[in-house]
Amino acid sequence: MEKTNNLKTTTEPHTDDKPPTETLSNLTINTNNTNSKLINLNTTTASINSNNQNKGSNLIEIPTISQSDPNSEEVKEMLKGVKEVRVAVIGNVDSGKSTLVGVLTKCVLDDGRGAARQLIFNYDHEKENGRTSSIAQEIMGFKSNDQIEPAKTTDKKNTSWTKILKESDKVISIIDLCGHEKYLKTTIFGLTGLVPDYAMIIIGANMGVQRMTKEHLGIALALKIPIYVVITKIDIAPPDIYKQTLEYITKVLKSTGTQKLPVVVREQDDVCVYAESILFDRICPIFCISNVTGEGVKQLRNFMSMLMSRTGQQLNSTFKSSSDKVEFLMDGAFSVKGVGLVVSGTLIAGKVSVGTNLMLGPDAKGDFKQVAVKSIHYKRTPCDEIASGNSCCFQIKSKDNIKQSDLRKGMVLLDKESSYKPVYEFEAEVIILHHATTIKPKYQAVIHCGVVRQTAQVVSMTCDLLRTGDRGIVRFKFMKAPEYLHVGATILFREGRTRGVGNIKNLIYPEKEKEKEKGK
Ligand SMILES: Nc1nc2c(ncn2[C@@H]2O[C@H](COP(=O)(O)OP(=O)(O)OP(=O)(O)O)[C@@H](O)[C@H]2O)c(=O)[nH]1
Ligand SMILES: [Mg+2]
Repeated sequence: MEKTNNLKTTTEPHTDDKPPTETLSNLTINTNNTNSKLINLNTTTASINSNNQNKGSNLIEIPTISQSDPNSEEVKEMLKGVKEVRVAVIGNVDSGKSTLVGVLTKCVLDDGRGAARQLIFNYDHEKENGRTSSIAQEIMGFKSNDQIEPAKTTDKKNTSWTKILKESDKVISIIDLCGHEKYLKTTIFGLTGLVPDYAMIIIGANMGVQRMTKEHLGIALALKIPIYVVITKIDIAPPDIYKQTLEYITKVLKSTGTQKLPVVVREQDDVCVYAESILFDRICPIFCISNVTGEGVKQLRNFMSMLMSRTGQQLNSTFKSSSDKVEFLMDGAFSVKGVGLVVSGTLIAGKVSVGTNLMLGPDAKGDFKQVAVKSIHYKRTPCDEIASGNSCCFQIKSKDNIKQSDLRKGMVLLDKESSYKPVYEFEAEVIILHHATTIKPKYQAVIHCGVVRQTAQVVSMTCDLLRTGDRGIVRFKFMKAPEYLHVGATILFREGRTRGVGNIKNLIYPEKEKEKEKGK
């Protein structure tokens, strides 16, 4: 069944003159943590793929652990000090995100009626209605900047990823996110919890910059994720509409809130320069492509092959070195038949080997429990060690008989010596980007911070009220469970169309507060 938004129809580009997220660039923000329930899977991968009717859930990846695979020398070599590059794909519904992911990773062209996206969807219902409602991941592998093509587009991820991994000296993980507003919390989770190095903003040449385009752009900017723009559907956009789209996005990127220097990439341009400059200065390349004719796709591929890991360049403060104590942000949990509990996520500090003992938590009471790592999969390929900077899956076992139903979003795996204490309350310096109602004590909003996503209430503020553009120090309290947070981490919060961004300044420990009171 084809999507209701017909490809052949063109619409006027959005011409609302407001730049996105007016004051974002003024905040000092470090990317970090977000929170809610992890998806439970009690079935095998095959049955998940065919049966699970994911209702806009946050399932990230469906790992199939093959216990018999040998740990290949190529993979060991590949993983030596290598950091994957993670690119999140964002933009309005129907702009061609999933299609482009299919075109880039499967090395095929689209038919303009949804063929390429079918190759990357997680669920049958997504295949039927064409709309992404879960986070899908695919990989592009490169050897000396030449892409390693998958043998067959229909190969299962386990087969194609292992092949790509073995033949590549560089891997880009592409994180396909949802465009529909209904799934915005999943998209925010993808941007905060999966710690992308870059965000690729997709705009349909015929549809222009829409409200969700700006919303996604604003979130990427708030998280200080370097961005680049891809304008799709240049094959069907009427020339005047295409021109308006280009002019408008250029204006948005140059606006005071965004402060980028947009550059439309031409065929003869050296994309190497752009790949470096988006890391170090304000340049924002704009690629104009067609997923159907392939125009412009080669330039985009070349550019992507040159993108560097921000972790590798020590440009992402979320990550620590592999000699630091282990911190693993969990973004998914699965119960795999015959294997047991498997968790997926990103290792932001330390090194984990098969057999390493780690602490899993915080649970709803704030406790951590010891688990042992039984096996590690990097891009569906078994390996015996993984270092900070990479996303992977761990098969875990515990004496406490932890089940996937005991897991919740916001959980992490920490070094077994860790004495981290999760918190209910924290103070953050916030700026209100848009408000529908006034923000005052007792106001509630969903806080996103890395893999944490939970409703919190305003306990107190340094001012009486906060309105659009206002800044203040706000003390929040989580409603359900204490969370794993850090001073310096970026928080995003939203409630309906009210939204704000902030930076954690202080974690509140009630015992310490009581001691302080006594000392007075
Ligand atoms: N003609 C033409 N059609 C395209 C192009 N890119 C994508 N399409 C079509 O546009 C439609 C929407 O593409 P999707 O990839 O599903 O869009 P999306 O951004 O992932 O949408 P959501 O997941 O719902 O947010 C599909 O029917 C594609 O075949 C293009 O460059 N040219
Ligand atoms: Mg999609």
